[in-house]
Amino acid sequence: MRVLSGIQPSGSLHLGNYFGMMKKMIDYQQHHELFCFIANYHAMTSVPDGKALATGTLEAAANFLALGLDPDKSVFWVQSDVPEVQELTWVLSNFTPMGLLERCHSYKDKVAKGIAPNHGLFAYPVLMAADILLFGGELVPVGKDQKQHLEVARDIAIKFNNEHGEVLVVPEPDIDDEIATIPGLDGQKMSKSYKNTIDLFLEEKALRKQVMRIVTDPTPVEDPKDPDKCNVFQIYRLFLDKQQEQALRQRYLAGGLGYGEVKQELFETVRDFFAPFAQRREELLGDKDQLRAILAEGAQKARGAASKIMRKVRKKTGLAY
Ligand code: AQP
Repeated sequence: MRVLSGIQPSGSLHLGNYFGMMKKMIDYQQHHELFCFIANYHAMTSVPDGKALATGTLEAAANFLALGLDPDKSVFWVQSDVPEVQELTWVLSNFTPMGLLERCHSYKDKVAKGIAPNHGLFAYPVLMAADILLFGGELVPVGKDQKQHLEVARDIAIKFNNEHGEVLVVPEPDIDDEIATIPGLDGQKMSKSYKNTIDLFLEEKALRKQVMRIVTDPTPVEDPKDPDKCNVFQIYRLFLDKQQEQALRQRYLAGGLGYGEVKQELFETVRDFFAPFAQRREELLGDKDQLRAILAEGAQKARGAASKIMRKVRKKTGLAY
């Protein structure tokens, strides 16, 4: 099975990205064909500064590699190193009814938050469809926030195939119900735009500060507490197995557990979990030429796969003459 997904190089990495998508991708590479890319074209919708985008791209690559993505087992590349994706985006635009894009929540939410809409933001789901369809991605691990965009990609593929025969693979979303939406410090979806994230590679003091900011209710220490309504518990459980989760649940229900105490435990857990990855990340970022070489090799493999599908698309649409 071909598993494909991407991540934007648009700032620091948070637990939502890791548990919502990256961890699953890294686990998949053991038994599946993994295609994974750094979505720098997408990030242009939120990162206008060229230097920040270039730096962020290398950092995003180092993040994924440090966390366990193996470039020898997988195809790992930067989106803009495979320009065919823009060609397919244009082709697919002609199979995308305006209403399909107008209905997208992510676009509507960003506009509602005061972001001045431009065509890049509006057309984002078409580029995302091209990202997937260009490589024949069958399964796409994403957080629940991307579910609708996946449906758009499916609709576009089906429309294209209805016209031209079975050329494009119709992808399936892979959304794990248990971790579909990782909550942030305030209980809303963890997201950079909501400034409610816990970041993966922070220095100790800053990480502790983030964890201590998790919003809790005013229940006194001695009283029993409901773990299912607690933001700290909802984040902590991501690091626990079933037995450990049950034990923590019992401590909540028994009373006597202060939020300060459990936050301190969570802070130490996050710090210790990511410490070995952070070290590897620093090593990778210490040799940027080597990092660029890994990405160049990945781009070559990705272009090989892309050219096969583009040949069919050009033939069917009449672009090849
Ligand atoms: N809170 C989340 N829960 C589950 N999955 C999440 N993802 C992001 N947040 C959560 C998943 O992470 C992958 C990478 O997404 P991205 O590169 O689009 O990251 P993002 O959307 O930039 O993350 P933010 O913080 O939510 O950014 P803004 O605020 O700019 O929209 C995707 O699979 C995504 O589902």
